[in-house]
Amino acid sequence: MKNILCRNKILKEAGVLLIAAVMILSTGMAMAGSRIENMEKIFNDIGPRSIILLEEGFEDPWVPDSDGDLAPPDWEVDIFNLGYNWHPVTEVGPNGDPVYEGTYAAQVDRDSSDKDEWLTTPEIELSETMYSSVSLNFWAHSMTLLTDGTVKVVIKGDGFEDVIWDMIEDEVWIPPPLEWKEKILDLTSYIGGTITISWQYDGGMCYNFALDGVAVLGNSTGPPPVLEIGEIKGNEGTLLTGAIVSAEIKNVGLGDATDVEWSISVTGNAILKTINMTGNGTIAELFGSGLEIVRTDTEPATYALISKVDINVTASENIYRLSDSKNATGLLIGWKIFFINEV
Ligand SMILES: [Ca+2]
Ligand SMILES: [Ca+2]
Repeated sequence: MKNILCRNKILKEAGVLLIAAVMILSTGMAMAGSRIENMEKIFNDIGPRSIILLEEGFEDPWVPDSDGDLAPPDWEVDIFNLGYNWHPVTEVGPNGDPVYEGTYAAQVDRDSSDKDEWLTTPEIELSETMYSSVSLNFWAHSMTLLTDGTVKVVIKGDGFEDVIWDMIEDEVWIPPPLEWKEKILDLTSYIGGTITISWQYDGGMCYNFALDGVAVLGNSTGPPPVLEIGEIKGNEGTLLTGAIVSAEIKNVGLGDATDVEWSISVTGNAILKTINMTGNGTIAELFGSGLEIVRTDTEPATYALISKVDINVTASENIYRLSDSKNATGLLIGWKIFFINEV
């Protein structure tokens, strides 16, 4: 009799658990469904996003390339004559015009020698599954009034070498004024392969050719990630550790995010001490609908303090150029932070 009662109780409890499980599961599924619908809506609203596959403004010091020529880091310079070759400049052209952006551009100066000067990007992988279209954008300061030489854009890959632009045949570049002009070239036909892009100064007397603002952009075939700062908490500290602030870094999109840089700063003025807690780092991979909790370094000396604190949390990534930040205030008492309010 006791066993039967016991069994009934177990069955009853199992039934309750089962119903609860079904309820939780169905709620979860409904939530997941609506979330995916929401994300699809967001994706449809913003459309496919441009992914920056390569960006170069020539701002970093040039370093020896694979065979010792000075080149932008990870790029190649190849010199086939003894005249002027590719080098960084702070002003461009014969009149000393400003660079397109930042402090430096890359330039070949004009002279009468028969030049064959190459400036080549690192290898760029154009994955079929990632991109629906790819473009090369760059700014150049030159013109082709002197017609002994030209500059070409050359795409090299496994078994091919294509000239996809020749300045001397592009009528936009013939007449003065000598000024910065943008060129956009379609690289979509190279999707599925790995390429390098070269600017070849070919021939004798042309104008100075300066290059800046280079970008290779891929349009993603999939939905993008979406970064969001979630809950900020200050309740993890102990007497031994001192105060700690944690924050949720969320990817509420469906696409994965990589190399998400985050930072937390907590500042305040206690009677005897300035509060200055910081934390920062990089999350190598934050999957779609994923979340990671990040924390400040601790400040043991804060255990005896009372202070209003200002909290700032940031997160960003460079492929889709996403970022989010959140400010909050709180009250640090001993080793805990209470009353955290987003502002
Ligand atoms: Ca620049
Ligand atoms: Ca070289």
